[in-house]
Amino acid sequence: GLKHLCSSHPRWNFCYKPFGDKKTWHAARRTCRNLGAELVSIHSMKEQSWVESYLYLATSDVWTGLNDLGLPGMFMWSNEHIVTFTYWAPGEPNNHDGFSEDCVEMLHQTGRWNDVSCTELNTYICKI
Ligand code: GN1
Ligand code: CA
Repeated sequence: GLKHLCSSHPRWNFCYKPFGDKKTWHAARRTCRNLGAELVSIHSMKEQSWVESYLYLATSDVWTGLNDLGLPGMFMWSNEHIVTFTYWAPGEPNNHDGFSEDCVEMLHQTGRWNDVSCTELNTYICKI
């Protein structure tokens, strides 16, 4: 499997585990939760850069926990943390696919975020 990386900062104490198999957003979330983890949430540029350091391994865009499944246009993290930082690609989020782009991927070329259909198949990163 892919390497498990942990931040050792005393107040920023997380481990991130990238998975190379491609799943729907809900299936990826289930895999993370079965490990006692969550799909990755990102709360600062520092954390964004940290997560981006995995992208050279990625063979597809990568699921994050961000979604607006609850209320259209109101993006939330799957771990229920509030959104304090975003890193959208230009023009995103755009509900491009018939107003049903409710899950957020990190584009593996740029690290920027894009809303897509939750049924897309992407690799994913769990955070614990
Ligand atoms: C992609 O493939 P296309 O252009 O119809 C993307 C959308 C983006 C759009 C940006 C499945 O749509 O979410 O908003 O590019 N859809 C997928 O141009 O990746
Ligand atoms: Ca989009």
